[in-house]
Amino acid sequence: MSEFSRGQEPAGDEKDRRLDQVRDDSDRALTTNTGVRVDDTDNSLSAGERGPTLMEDFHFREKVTHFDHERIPERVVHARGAGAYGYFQVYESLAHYTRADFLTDPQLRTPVFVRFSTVAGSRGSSDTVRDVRGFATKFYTREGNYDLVGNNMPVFFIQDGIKFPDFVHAVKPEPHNEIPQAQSAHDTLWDFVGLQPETLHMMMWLMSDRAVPRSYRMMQGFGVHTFRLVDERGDGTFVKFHWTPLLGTHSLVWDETQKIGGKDPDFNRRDLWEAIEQGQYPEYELGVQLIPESREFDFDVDLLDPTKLIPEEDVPVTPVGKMVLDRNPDNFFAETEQIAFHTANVVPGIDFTNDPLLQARNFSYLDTQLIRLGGPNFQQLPVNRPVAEVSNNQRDGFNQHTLHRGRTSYFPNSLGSGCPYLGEAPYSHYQERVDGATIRKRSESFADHYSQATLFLNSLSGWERAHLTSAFQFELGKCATMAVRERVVEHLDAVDHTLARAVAQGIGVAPPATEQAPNHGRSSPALSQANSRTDTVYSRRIAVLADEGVDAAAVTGFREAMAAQGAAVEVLAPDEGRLGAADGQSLVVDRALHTMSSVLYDAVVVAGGASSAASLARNGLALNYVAEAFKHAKPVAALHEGVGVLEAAPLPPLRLAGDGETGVSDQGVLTHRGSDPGGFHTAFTRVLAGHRVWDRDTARVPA
Ligand code: HDE
Repeated sequence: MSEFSRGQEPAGDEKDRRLDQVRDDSDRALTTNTGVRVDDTDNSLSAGERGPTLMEDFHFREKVTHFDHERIPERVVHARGAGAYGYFQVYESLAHYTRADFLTDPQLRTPVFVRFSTVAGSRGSSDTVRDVRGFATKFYTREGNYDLVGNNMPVFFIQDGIKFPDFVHAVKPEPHNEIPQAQSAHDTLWDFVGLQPETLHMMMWLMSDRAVPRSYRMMQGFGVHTFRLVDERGDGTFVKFHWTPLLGTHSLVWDETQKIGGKDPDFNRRDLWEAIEQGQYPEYELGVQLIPESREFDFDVDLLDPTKLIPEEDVPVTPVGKMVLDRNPDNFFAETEQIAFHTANVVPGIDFTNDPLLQARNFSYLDTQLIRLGGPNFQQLPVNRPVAEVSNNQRDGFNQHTLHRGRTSYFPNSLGSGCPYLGEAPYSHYQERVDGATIRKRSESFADHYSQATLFLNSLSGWERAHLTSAFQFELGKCATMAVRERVVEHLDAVDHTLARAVAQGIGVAPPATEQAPNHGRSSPALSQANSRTDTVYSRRIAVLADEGVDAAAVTGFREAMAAQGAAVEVLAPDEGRLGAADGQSLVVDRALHTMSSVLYDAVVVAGGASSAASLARNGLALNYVAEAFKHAKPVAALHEGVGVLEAAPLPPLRLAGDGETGVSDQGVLTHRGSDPGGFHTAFTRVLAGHRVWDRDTARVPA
């Protein structure tokens, strides 16, 4: 895995240069849309000071009419999202497998735009809900736009696209009362799940920590379907695409996500934006699982079935390139909202397979853009425009921006010198032999809905499994209909008897008595987040709690040690301003305690200084920061007298390091009462890089 591209300038690529032609800084005098200067935009034109508004007030009419038409339909799914520009660069040529230009030239940086999203919630919903996350990438390649429209989970809920409207209707707010917003915990979804067991594997992923990512910068992405790479000779290789974040794959915990939903509904969006503004660019490695066509039938699942994955232990993921997101959009609506992805946007060298979900998507995405973006010319919107030249005989339609010249708009023609002509190196479809009678029938090879759900469960660590079990209990516990709960438990029993019993116990359903089928015992360690990268604190956020009389020097030393590794320390105190420090110096307060919350940080540290600690130990807000961070398994630490605040907080008994010592307690709580700050910084870095301390007695800590 490569290292972070730290501190470099944004690429300023071909896409950026083209966008520059349409950027507008509005640094001129106010005009109407026709360019006429305006001297008053506060008062409408009226017949006398107290008289009616006049129709001839074109400025008023234009301003209000435009406002009346400001909204477009939100995406029917994935409505809430956040995006960024960047670039992709392949490590070594993949010419052996594909003729795609952007995958064969290691010198080339291909501009990209990535949009991350939640699926079920509306545009204004909160970021940290339990949901799948979209991970859609548009590569502006020299051979045309290529869209890899993936998710942060490697499988999907259904096998055939004709079920998509049913699934989405079930998961979206219920139609009679539009409740609940952006939640899967309601009867209609689980009713569908119980009746449609092909959803089960994906439901396991949805109940896992994958559904509550800490950051868009810390989640994987998957193309889900099996695609096809095609080389110069026209030979194909099956491929599955994986994005792996350089920061590791990390999640929030459930209680935390719910609180963030209120404290900062824009948590993931803000995180992405701020990281890029601060030059801490999100980075992802592209990996491929390559499967020769000769091995198509070597697996116990069908490669065309999108509810199945190919374990990395069977087909390794080969890292082939890196994507860096280094530029925020200028305008959310113009870019993030108007970007139009489409699975059928492919370039020479990349092709589809007969996965029935992919086939349906190849219809749906273009169709949806026509209504969402108001007509067939949406590819001319700045964010969608390819950097490759566009030339064809498609004409007119709403919002045509191009001035097509000449008298011909047909092919073939002689009056226009035969242009546009059929050029060299065109896209050529993979020549797959298809031979079959028309039929509405699911292939038998798609029939097993349970084995991989079990595989996923078996692959989880203890804490992941515990989170998954309580997620099922929470979600089913929100279903009012007992029969809905029971049906799901029955299916879970076919996944794993112990899981089904544990879930049943929590929701008042009779636990299944006898095992339907024994657990096959197979696992795939790569599926567990416990095996993700835990060796960096880059871009983590640490809250240091302090008050008057703080030991400022120690806080400054800590801040510098963390900054050297790319982690940010913020000092929080009851009030903003400056704190008088114990040594006569002062310390700037970054945030007031009451405007933030422990759930918005990766770790909480209590500063030293006798009077600071004494005051914080009497401050309910500060005690809550400590207790909540402990509850959410975050690194918690105290310097010198700050240890008193840990002792005053409602934590279970801890065996803290003794007086004059520095160390990590049995439950991963750090205290520094020694004389070697360097030792403390090292120990703290190690715990923070681990993301959370899962082996903790959190049950008795109030939430
Ligand atoms: Fe989508 N999906 N989808 N989807 N999807 C849309 O397109 C659809 C599926 C995904 O940030 C829509 O422009 C069908 C799988 C992402 O703009 C729509 C089926 C995967 C995004 C649509 C699927 C995805 C969308 C809504 C089943 C992961 C957001 C607005 C056949 C591999 C893209 C839009 C963005 C968006 C249809 C299944 C990912 C309606 C019919 C599987 C990341 O066209």
